[in-house]
Amino acid sequence: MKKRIMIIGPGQSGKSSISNVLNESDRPLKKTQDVIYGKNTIDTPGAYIENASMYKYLIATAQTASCVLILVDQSRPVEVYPPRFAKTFTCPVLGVITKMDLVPGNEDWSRRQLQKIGVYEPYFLISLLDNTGVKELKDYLFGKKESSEED
Ligand SMILES: Nc1nc2c(ncn2[C@@H]2O[C@H](COP(=O)(O)OP(=O)(O)O)[C@@H](O)[C@H]2O)c(=O)[nH]1
Ligand SMILES: [Mg+2]
Repeated sequence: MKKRIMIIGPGQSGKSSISNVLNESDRPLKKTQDVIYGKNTIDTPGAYIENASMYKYLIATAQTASCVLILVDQSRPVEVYPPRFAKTFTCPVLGVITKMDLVPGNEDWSRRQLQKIGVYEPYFLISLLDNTGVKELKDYLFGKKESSEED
């Protein structure tokens, strides 16, 4: 089975927008309670990380993922992840700081969050408004993916 990139983050953090970029699709950004399998991605509901009772669904879904993107919304400094949450996954975990355009040049809080969650650097700082960091993220993900199994 083809392995996909799983995307985790609270509601409105930019999960579906990043999924669209990684899938080169323009699927509408509807709020959904469902896991959405795209060409390259697994877009998960914000509720799964906002409710501790739902972490198990993230962990189960990650079993089929090539890696996990953990999103921290630069425009909304709210702690949503438990400490060391990244350690629950067996696949690689990447830290992505989203919406850099809204609060530019002050990502210290977001970096500290990712450190607490247990995600290692390098972190990807992106804005989909002006495409900052998008090429770096795609190169990193798809450079790696080429060598993995296809379906
Ligand atoms: N300013 C800005 N807005 C963004 C960015 N990425 C996503 N958004 C907006 O943030 C809102 C939530 O995005 P969405 O992808 O639906 O988040 P999700 O709930 O995590 O799937 C939408 O209105 C997007 O257009 C970004 O990089 N910069
Ligand atoms: Mg969404």
